[in-house]
Amino acid sequence: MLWDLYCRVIDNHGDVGVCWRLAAELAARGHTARLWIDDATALAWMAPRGAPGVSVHDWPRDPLEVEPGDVVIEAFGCKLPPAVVRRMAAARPAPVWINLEYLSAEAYVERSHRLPSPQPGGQRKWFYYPGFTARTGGLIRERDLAPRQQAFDAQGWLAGLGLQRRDGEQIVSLFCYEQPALDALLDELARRPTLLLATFGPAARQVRALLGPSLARGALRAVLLPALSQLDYDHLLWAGDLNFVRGEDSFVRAQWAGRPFVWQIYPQHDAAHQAKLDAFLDRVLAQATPALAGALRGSWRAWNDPALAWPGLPERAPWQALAEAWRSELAGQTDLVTQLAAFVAESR
Ligand code: TRH
Repeated sequence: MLWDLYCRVIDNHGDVGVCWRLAAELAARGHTARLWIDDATALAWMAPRGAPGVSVHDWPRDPLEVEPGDVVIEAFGCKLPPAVVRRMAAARPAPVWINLEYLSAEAYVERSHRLPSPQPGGQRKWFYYPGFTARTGGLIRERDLAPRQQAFDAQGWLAGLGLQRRDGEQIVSLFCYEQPALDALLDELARRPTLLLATFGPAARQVRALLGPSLARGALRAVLLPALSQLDYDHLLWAGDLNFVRGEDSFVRAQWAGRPFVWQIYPQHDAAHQAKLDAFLDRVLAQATPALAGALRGSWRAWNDPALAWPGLPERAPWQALAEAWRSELAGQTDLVTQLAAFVAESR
């Protein structure tokens, strides 16, 4: 089928990151995807080679001469151009209109997933919620993800970046927003041999400011990375022993990496993000021991609330076991693209 994905880039990279990943996986499964986006700049580094079956288009201007696809995905409630909605109303058969929502572990997601919303002109818009349970739309998981992970050679990949893990070094990746707890974290990591890989943008800038030109502190050394492709960002997470992620897409990718990770949630003005953070913690810690649950909750909360002192990281071995158990629990669920394609097929 032909899928139209509409994406408005608000700020940061998650909107385009999720839409690109979805478009590429739809195409990998034999569909054709058109990504309509108002600012495609990030794709230059995120997906430098594009993807077969995916075409990228500027946000459409009136009048729109293109027939809508079989499916129109309005990503994150981005509001489709009126000309597109008019063309959809006139198209026969009517395209399946889906509003793909932001990811959350909160309970409302299961109640809201797959609800129809009547639109002017007799069209229906379906609300589609990604999620962490079988009663949600699931998570994007590429069909070739597991084999690629098995085949991954971390040492070789690091060597490609001119890097080599030294004896006994832990590798930590850092992707964050403005992060007041970073200095305290660097103090903690500096107590044992650590190679810190700071991603481009706020992470690299803050690490450089805190460590100075030596990019070292105690037993810690830092490397400031260039912008990586989405594929290589996954490789960074797979090479890491501990990953700091943010937003939505890297948060999911850290879960597929099966490694301990700390999430900096996208800050919202009314602290709504606290509820989102706690909802996820409740799910991921459901099987954890009280000791691990307490320590992990403490560090995640402090990583997301400047009023809290950095309590230190949980013990690594039980945390690693939890990360692997969580990954296999999620991998047992039907992935988002499989569910979405089935939903569209039954809605047409
Ligand atoms: O950049 P983000 O903070 O995006 C955010 C969130 O998506 C949030 O939910 C949304 O409301 C806000 O944007 C508008 O974090 P996220 O979601 O991890 O997206 C980053 C993308 O960039 C992800 O696909 C990974 C990719 N990436 C690379 O491809 N290369 C890199 O070097 C790095 C650091 C990231």
